Amino acid sequence: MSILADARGLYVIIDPTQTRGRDPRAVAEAALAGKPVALQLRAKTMQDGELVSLARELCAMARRSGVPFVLNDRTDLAILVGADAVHLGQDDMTIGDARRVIGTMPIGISTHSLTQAVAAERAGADHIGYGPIFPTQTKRDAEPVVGVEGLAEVVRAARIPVVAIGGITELRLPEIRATHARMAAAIGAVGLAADVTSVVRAMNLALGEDSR
Ligand code: 3NM
Repeated sequence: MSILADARGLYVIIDPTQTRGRDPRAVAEAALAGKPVALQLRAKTMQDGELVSLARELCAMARRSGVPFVLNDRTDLAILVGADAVHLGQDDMTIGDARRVIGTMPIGISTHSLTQAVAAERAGADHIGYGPIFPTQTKRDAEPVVGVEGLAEVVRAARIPVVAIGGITELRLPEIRATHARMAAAIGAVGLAADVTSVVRAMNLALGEDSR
């Protein structure tokens, strides 16, 4: 069962290069105060030693807040730090191979077309990311924009939870909501915000979650 089964709201991704120079721990703590549906660490260029200690700290913070912690890319370190899920891309190991490594730990998969979304669900993904919905500056090698129409199609087709991603800001959320997507993920809109907690609260509200 997905950690996001009945979730509705904002999925926060912490990228240490997208924090306006602030410590990612401080940004994560501020984001958790806004009660997101999940907290992911995505640190593509960090060396293992630093990554393990940062992931451990974020995992502990998320647990104290009752928020699931997801580690991007690294099945090995997800097990090591006791993450609640791992998130993989299209170029990472297959879901079948990931299962051999992590057993029943939930797996999220990034998808960029209806075909990929359907294939990920069939292969046993617990939830999927779908995007980029809008142009994004954050992912350098981002795939072509899929748009809100593409999102609506995937939301209709998928039985597993769908997390919209790519260029999502508070102003875009009414369009996202109109597709019946229950979750959206953001890196820049959160990490680059002056008041991180307020943005997370506001984005949760806009997706229909009451933020306590
Ligand atoms: N994955 P921002 S788009 C990490 O399309 C990522 O799968 C994408 O950053 C995908 O919220 C993206 O700042 C970047 O646009 C999201």
